[in-house]
Amino acid sequence: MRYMGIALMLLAAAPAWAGEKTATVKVYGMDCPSCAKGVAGSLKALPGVKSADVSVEKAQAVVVYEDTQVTLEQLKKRIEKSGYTTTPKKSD
Ligand SMILES: [Cu+2]
Repeated sequence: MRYMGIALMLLAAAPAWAGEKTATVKVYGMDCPSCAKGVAGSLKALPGVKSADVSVEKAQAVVVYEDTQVTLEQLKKRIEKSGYTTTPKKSD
């Protein structure tokens, strides 16, 4: 199976106040709950990130962030800096 493009979903669920977005970003390479904790922690350390809910089982992070302060691209870069990938690795 081959995935093209970016495996992420953008949910524009921001009724509370303008600029708040929820993004679901794939995170590959996590294998235990402490991986997820690490990813969540480094995401939450970014300015503008309100919450980060990371699941090893789903291989994804659900991030609520203020899009005037941080971009989705920065979130993904942060995840990759932590040693994980946001796009599937090519396998056979
Ligand atoms: Cu781990």
